[in-house]
Amino acid sequence: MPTRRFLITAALPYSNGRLHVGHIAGAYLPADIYVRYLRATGADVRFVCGSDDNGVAAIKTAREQGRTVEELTAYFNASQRDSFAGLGIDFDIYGGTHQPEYVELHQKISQEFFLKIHDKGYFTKKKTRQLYDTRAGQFLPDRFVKGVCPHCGSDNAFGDQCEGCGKSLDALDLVNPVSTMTGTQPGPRETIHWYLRLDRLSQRLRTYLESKRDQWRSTVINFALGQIDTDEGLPERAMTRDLDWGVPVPLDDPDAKGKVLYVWFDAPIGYISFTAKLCERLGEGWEAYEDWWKSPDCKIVHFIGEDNTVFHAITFPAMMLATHDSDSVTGARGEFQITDNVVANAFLNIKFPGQEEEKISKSRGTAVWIEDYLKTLDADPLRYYLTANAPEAQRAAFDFDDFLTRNNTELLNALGNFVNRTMTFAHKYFDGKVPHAGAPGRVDTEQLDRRQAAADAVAGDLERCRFKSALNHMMQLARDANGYFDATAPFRTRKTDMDACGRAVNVCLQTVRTLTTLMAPFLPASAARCRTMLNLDDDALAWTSAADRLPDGAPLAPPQLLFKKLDPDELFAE
Ligand code: B3M
Ligand code: ZN
Repeated sequence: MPTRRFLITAALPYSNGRLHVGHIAGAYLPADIYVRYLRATGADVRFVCGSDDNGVAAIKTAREQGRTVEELTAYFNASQRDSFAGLGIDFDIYGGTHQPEYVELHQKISQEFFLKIHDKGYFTKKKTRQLYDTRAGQFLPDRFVKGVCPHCGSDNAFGDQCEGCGKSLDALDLVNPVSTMTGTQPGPRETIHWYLRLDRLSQRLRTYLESKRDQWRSTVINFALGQIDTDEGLPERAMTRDLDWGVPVPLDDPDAKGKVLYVWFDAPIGYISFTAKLCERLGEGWEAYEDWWKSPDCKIVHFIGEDNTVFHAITFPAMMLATHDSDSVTGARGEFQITDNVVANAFLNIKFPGQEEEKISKSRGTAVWIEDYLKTLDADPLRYYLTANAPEAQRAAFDFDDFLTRNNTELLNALGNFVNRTMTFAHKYFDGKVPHAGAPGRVDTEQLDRRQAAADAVAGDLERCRFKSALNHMMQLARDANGYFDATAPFRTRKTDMDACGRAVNVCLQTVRTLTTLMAPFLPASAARCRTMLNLDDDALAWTSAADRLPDGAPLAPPQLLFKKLDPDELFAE
């Protein structure tokens, strides 16, 4: 089989704040699990992320905090990078669309992208009216204006997208718009912008989306097709803005002066420009990004939060299609390849002990910040909880009581305890070596067979991005193994039948060996500890070796505890 190739992206966080558990559960953790799994199957993978520094989000926060945008975005780019690293979310590159090391290549590739679409005739230059704030003396694109959504009536709609229904918007269609800068009511004023002809791309886009019906999560595909299947079809959307922070519009046209690309135009190109930077760093030359982005044998998969769906399932694919010479719906060799999958999770709410479930909110301080979490707790319990309780099909909540219970019962009692009692037993009664397997009986064979079955079940789910169910299959193997341990009772047979005792401990060790491979995508630090205890090398984590046998007599390293009991008093004091 030829090596599978994947380019995996996780949404570029705005570099205007810290990361909380909702971000992690939404996009980054599932992406990291997927990448770790794919690598274990031998796939060639590049995992790309970085900060989204351009656009109104950063300008606005910088103003509020009295810092320059450069300062602000550099600060949060670094803080977010640390949070990801602390959680074991292991990107191959963490760039930033306006960070010193990345900005030049990012602007170049974004501008070339824009020009290509321009040459293909998929932009119309239009004199339009945009909301203008006379007190601030500037236009109000995107998050600079808030109002009521013309589609769903939510009062949580910004100039480019409604947070209620997720649709993309034109600021002029907002009902009762208010400037988020001065609180005044803005009025329309004339300006010129470049509009992407989404209307002319709808047909190809629809054909592409139709082909994804059985592969994508239903929430994502239904939303995307719903955007196209309306009476009006897709409207043209402005891809330029009257701002002075971003990627300058690369046209030799006096009307383009002082304008930048729309942040949702350049941000997804960040995936491409960071890939290019990575190729450069690896000594392949930056142009080698084409090998990942323009090659039909590489699959591009985006991991995002649900509010980003319209931009990843409609706008970005449309941008790619607009660069094509062919009328292929996925891209011919040498053209940008359209995304193979867009994996979106819903939002995560939060539930503090004794309180109602509520939305995570920066302003109300109702969040669990990764920085704070990592001060006292390990990454794996959070990775476990956010996967076991992932908002894959609908919203879920980070519930403190549930986090604690799951840590202490599932992680500690089921998984940790099984590994620990097996290792302790082998050390205490078998001299720290794998005891002789002997002749297995029916229960032994059953337990041994569960290992390959679990590896297949976990893989089957992970291939389809069903992380929650995959984790459950891994945990089921641990639960069954505990049942096996109790049933064969080596703690009793060690006094009566040392052969039977050795056989049971052997089977348990074989199961720990399999669990090591299966837990690695979800709980990398714990898997590393198991690997050390079993004296396994790196290759042993290959998925095809998951059910390999530890040979009789193989030496084991001293047991280490995988998980800690969490104490509610300590946790809730935080
Ligand atoms: N910056 C939006 C967000 O954090 C965003 C994603 C960009 S991905 C290209 O919601
Ligand atoms: Zn709406």
